[in-house]
Amino acid sequence: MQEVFSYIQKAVLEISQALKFPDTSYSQNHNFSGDTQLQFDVLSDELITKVLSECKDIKALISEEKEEILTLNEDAKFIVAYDPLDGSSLMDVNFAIGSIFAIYEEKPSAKNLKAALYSMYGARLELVICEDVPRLYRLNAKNDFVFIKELVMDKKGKINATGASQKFWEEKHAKFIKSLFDEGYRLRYSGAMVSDINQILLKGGGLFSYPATQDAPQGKLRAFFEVFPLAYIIEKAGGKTTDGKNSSLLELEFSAIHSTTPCFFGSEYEIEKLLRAYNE
Ligand code: AHM
Ligand code: MG
Repeated sequence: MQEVFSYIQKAVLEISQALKFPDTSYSQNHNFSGDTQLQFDVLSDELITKVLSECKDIKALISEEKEEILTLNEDAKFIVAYDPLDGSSLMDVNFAIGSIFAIYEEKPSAKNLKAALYSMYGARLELVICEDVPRLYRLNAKNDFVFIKELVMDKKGKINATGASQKFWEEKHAKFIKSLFDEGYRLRYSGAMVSDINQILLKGGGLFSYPATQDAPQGKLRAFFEVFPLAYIIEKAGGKTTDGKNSSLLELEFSAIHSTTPCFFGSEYEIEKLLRAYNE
């Protein structure tokens, strides 16, 4: 596993260096989810594929930017699923974006998740690596990732990061979100899930939601390389997750690699309140 981590570190360092002088234009292509790909979406996918292909412990790669699973080493143990550049539509405004990685053993399934990582390309490069507990690392001037601290969620937060177009929210969702604002929660939403979840983790708590909507009844965010890895990290930090019905996003099973799901990540207080509001 440490071997896989070190190749991921190498890949995110290359992406962060390439982000200093990027091509921010769109390509002619769409990915499997129908998003128009930026040149940099394609480049970051290629960079990760190139670096991880050198790792003998990786059986296969699943990417937001690839339609099919890419087999690397038939007899190896780990499948790495990744979103090469989450929040890439914010590249033009120079907001913080990141890469998300899930490491599955043998088969891509939440119950086989052994570790999750994400990088933050902000004013500085940071990386969260989570097996048993999420650990934050920061790149130093010698290009080494230095351990900063373990990330732990409080029982209740102050931030409300509310995704999707409000026009298409269900009434129960709109009512629930308003009830948090009425309690004093503050709106924090950048449009990059990885940044918004990172803020919730670093500030100790709060809610990130991407609900089912009239235009996307199965939600927008993708299970294998966005939802599962970030749910794994939030839960290992002591937070909770749900799809609005179950007691953890990690209970969900999907067969299609680009499946999406409504998803909620937060501290215990917000997720329990959401489950009551959704199911009363
Ligand atoms: P991406 O992987 O193509 O960047 O898309 C996923 C992003 C998430 O990072 C973010 O939370 C969401 O899409 C924003 O969508 P919306 O503008 O509908 O709230
Ligand atoms: Mg994404």
